[in-house]
Amino acid sequence: MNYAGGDFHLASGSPAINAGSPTFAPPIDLDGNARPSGAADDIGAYEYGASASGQTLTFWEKDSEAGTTSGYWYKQALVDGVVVWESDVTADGTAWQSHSVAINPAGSSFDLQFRLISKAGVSNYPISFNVDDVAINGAVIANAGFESTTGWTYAENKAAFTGAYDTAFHGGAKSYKLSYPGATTSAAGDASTVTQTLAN
Ligand SMILES: [Ca+2]
Ligand SMILES: [Ca+2]
Repeated sequence: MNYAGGDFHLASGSPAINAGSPTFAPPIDLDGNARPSGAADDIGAYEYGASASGQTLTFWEKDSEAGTTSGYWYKQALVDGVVVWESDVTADGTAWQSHSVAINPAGSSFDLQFRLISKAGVSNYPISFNVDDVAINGAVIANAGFESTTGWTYAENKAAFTGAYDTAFHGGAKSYKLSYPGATTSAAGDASTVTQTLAN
């Protein structure tokens, strides 16, 4: 890297390449390129050898929790079963917010999934998660606005969950809402999802 010039992109042969820890590493670098590139994440803000050749998933989401009891419920986006974005429901407020995530799905089609998941068993923690205005550059998505059931499949591993279109929306008429009641005890791993298979 060029320290004097303020350019912190890694140089070829840098010992920082593939030497970073994946713990808490974001899925994109400061240029917005997907990481890791190569065997592991690099140390620093820029991933050596990363390119913008992948695709970008954009979506809006919100949840109903703004408290401080963290570590229980998480919102996630997954591509082919791999988490590409997640947020503790207490890490943000309750307003709509947008996200842009670099993804790099393989093959001619892939599954896009949004999940509400418990990472620790808890009760009396009512929570809901809305998703809206989903889009991916370069991929065909049947209902990018998330306005209808076309192509989307709902699944749950505990009957207490609900998943349905909601009148709360960011754009258009509706959004998709996954929710869990507060009076039911959850266990780590309890999840509900909505999934669509996309043409790459
Ligand atoms: Ca929140
Ligand atoms: Ca909408």
